[in-house]
Amino acid sequence: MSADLATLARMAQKLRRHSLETTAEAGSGHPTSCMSCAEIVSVLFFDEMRFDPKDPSGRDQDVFVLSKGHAAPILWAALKEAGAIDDDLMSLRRLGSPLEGHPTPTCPWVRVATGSLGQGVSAAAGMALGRRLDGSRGRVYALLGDGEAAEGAVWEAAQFASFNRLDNLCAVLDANRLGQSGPTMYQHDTAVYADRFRAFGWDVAVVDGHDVAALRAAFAKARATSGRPFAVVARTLKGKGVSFLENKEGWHGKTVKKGEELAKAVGELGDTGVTLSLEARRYEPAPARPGGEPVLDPDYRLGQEVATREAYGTALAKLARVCPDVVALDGDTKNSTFSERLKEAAPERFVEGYIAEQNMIGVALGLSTEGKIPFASTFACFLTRAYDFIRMASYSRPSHLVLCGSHAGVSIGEDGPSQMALEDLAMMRAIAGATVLYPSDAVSGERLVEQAARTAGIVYIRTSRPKTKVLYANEEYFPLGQSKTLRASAGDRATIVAAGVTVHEALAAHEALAKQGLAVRVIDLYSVKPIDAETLRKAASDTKAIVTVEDHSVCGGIGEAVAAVVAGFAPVTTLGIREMPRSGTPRELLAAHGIDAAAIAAAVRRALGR
Ligand SMILES: Cc1ncc(C[n+]2csc(CCOP(=O)(O)OP(=O)(O)O)c2C)c(N)n1
Repeated sequence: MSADLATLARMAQKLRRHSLETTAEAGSGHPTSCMSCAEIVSVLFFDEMRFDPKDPSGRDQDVFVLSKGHAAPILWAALKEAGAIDDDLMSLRRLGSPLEGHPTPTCPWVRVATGSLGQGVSAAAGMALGRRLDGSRGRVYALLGDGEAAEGAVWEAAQFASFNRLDNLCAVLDANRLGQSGPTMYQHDTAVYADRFRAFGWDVAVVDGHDVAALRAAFAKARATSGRPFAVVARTLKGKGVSFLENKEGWHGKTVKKGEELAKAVGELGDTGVTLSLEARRYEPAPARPGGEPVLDPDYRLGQEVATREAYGTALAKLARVCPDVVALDGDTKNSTFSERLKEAAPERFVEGYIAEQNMIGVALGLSTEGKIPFASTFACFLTRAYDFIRMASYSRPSHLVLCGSHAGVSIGEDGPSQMALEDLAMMRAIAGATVLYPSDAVSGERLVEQAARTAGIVYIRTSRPKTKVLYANEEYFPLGQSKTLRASAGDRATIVAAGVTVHEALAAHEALAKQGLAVRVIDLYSVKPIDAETLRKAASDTKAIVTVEDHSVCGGIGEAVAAVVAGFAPVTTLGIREMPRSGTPRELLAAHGIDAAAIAAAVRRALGR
C-alpha cells in the first residue's frame, strides 16, 4: 500500500533531519545535497519503487543507484526508515561502519560504488539491460545532480539507454542550481536539461522536485512509457527546508554545528515524527537462469600462427555457447579485438558500446550486478580513458568483470603511437584486487579466457595484434599466479622474463645465446598479477642476472613487477619502451625500442659482463 502525499512530504522532512544530524555528528558530509533531493528519495522509496526491505540482493524488484554519491546520508536514512538496514545512522563515516561517506557495497543495498560523478547512469543502464536479457521486470532508478550532468559520460549513457530502448530505466536529475564551488552551468534552467534528454531520445517530465504529488505523477508516467528511457528533471533548492542553508552558496560539503545551529536547523523542519512500515513489493519471478561451466578445449597445432587477439575471440564465442551468463561488449572494434566471434555465436549477448568507452565499462559493471559475466574489449590504449570507471568498478567489488585490451605495445606497427597501449599494464596492476593476464600464444589465450570467466573481480587480458606461433599443447593449463618456464638447464647463467610477443623474442635470443655457448632460462610470465614470486625468486638465485622484456613502458609494467619480487636476489635489467614510438613495421619497432631478440641477447651478455 502506498503512503498518502502528506506522509511522503513529512518523511522527506524526516530524511532531511537525519541528513543534518548524522553529518553534524560525523563532522563532515554533504547535508545540503541531501536536502534538495529529500522529496525525490521519499517518493521513490516509500511510494514508487517495488522492493522487499528484507532482501537486498533479490531479483524481481526495483533498484536504486545514487549517482550523486555524496548524498549518501539520505540513502542511509531512507534505507533505515524503510526497515532495510538496522545500522546506527550516527555511525556515518566511522571506520568499520557500512554507512560510508559515499556508497559502497559494504552496505548490501548498494550495487555499485559511486562518488566519482557521472558514472551512475551507465551502471544503471547496464542493470536495465541485464534485466531485459533475463526477462526480469524490475525497474532501475538513478539519481544524479545538475553539476554532475556536465560530465560527458552522462550523455554517453543517455545515448546508450535510448539507443537500446531501455524503458525500464528512469533517471532523476536533482537540479538544485548549485555545485561544489559555485552555481552550475545552467542553474535553474531546467529546460536545458529537458531538451538535452529529449535530444538523446528520452521522454522527460519537468517537475517541482519538492512537490510530492508532481513527483508521483512523473514516476507514474515513467512507468507507463514504453520503448524509451524516462528522465525526471526536478527543480529543487539545495539545503531546502532550513532558512540559512536553502539556496545559499558556500554550504556544499559543510555540516551544521552540533548544538544551537543544529537545533535551529532541525526546529525549522517542523514535525519529523512520521514512521512508515514498508511491506515487501516485488514482481512475479523472472524465468530461472540456466547455468553453465566455463570449460574450453583449445584446438591448435604447435607452430601454427595465430594472433592472441584472434584466439580471444574464438575462445569467447566458445564460452558463450557453454555459459549463458557470458556477455560481450565492445567499443566499435569488434573486428579488431575479434569479439565479433561472440556476436556470430550469440547475437543477443553482444552489446555494441560504440565509441564510448567510459559508458561501456559502466554498462559492463551494471551487467555484472545482474549476474552476468561481462567481457568488455577495445584497443588497450582506449581503456585508459575509462580508467576512472575501472577504478570505481573495483570498489563495487563485481562478481565478474573481464576487460580485454588488444593491440598492446609497439608491435602493432604502422598505426603509430596513438593506437599503441604502453601504459595499460601499469594502470591495471595498480587496481586493487585485479588480475592481469597476458597470453603469448593461442592456447594460452584461450585458456586465460577460460580462467577469466572463473575468476571473481576485475580481470584484465592483454592481447596482441601480430600473429605468433603456438607454443603450448592444447592440454596445457595456465593457473593464476604461476608462469611457464620454457627453457631451463642446470647451467643457466641468466633468466629472461617475457610475456606476450616478447616471449617469442626471448626464445629466439635463447637460441642465439645457446649457439654462443651461453645457457639462459626463459620464463613466460602470462600471469602478471598475481605474480609467480616463487619461480622468479628461484630463477634469481639459480642464475646471475634477470633480464625482463616487455612491449610496454618500462614504468609500471613487467620489469618493475619482477624487480619488486626478486629484489635482493639478483640484479634486474628491464627492457621496455623508453622513448616515444613512431610508425614503422612491427619488426623495425621491436628493434628500435630494444625489445627484439638481438637486443635481449645483447642485454643478457651485458648483464653477465660478456
Ligand atoms: C568526477 C568528479 N569530479 C569532482 C567531484 C567533486 N565534487 C563532489 S560533489 C561536487 C558538486 C556536485 O554538484 P551537483 O552534481 O550539482 O550535486 P549537488 O551536491 O548540488 O546535489 C563536486 C564537484 C567528484 N566527486 N567527482
